[in-house]
Amino acid sequence: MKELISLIDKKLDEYLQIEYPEDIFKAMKYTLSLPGKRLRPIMCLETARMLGCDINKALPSACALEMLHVQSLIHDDLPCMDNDDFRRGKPSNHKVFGEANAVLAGDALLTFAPQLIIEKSKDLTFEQIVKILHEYTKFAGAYGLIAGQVVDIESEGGKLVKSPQETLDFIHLNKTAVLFRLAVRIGSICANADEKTFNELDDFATKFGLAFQIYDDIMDEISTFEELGKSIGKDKASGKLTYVSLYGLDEAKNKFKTLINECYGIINKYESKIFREILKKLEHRILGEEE
Ligand code: GRG
Repeated sequence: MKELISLIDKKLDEYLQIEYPEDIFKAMKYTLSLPGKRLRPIMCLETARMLGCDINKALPSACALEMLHVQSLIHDDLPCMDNDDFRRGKPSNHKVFGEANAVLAGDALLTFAPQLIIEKSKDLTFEQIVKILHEYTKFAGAYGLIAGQVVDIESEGGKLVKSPQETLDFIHLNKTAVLFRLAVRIGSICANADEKTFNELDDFATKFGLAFQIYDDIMDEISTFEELGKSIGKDKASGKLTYVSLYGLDEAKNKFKTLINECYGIINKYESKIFREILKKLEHRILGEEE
């Protein structure tokens, strides 16, 4: 996993060069180069590898995924959204570069990501690139990430159009699971996976994404700023709708455990040390004391 992270970091740095006007490129690079877990690009590359594809074919898309993820983090931290002063252990983008540049840096990452896929995916066919761009635009927009964020914000203000459970599922699926699905779906496209494999891995990514958001909600309760690199206890303070606020910590852990076991049920059919390592790490952090 360490080698994969180094490769992703190296490529992110190489793909995004500082040009004129420097302020925008510096703002884009700032949050991107802070130490994140790089889960989405890792999942994209590992899916491609485990299905027999050279990971170099998927590298531009994997880096584009991290750019999209970082864009969502920069915008999520803005005062008009979650209003967070810290991200990845350092001051948030808008705290360093100002709100206008943080908005623009997010927009620039969102648009640079597909540009990168088109310009650098030399070893993919046109058909594969079009399929990847279709997935990217669908999942990043109002049919994915943006929808999840809108309902999340609405729910914070107590505006629930659906039941709390349905609302929570919608938020988790669209705000979080969507990027893990995108990662695995793009990896599958790079590897020309058959329909059955494509759908099975998509199901794995959906369950993983739901488990990951519950993990994130639990960590907001039990972890520290030092471990997470961002403010903690904010969900509770803002009365946010989360699995923990709706069902309590124990039930959230049970749901997390069920989803992780379902993930193992799917991924154990494939040869992947890395996917099992990721599941183990999350499981250990949440259920360590119960294992
Ligand atoms: C696409 C235009 C456009 C807007 C995005 C702001 C927004 C709309 C969505 C917010 C999505 C969001 C921040 C979801 C939270 C998901 C989550 C659990 C993030 C933390 O991921 P980690 O732990 O972070 O993988 P690192 O820093 O390790 O990469």
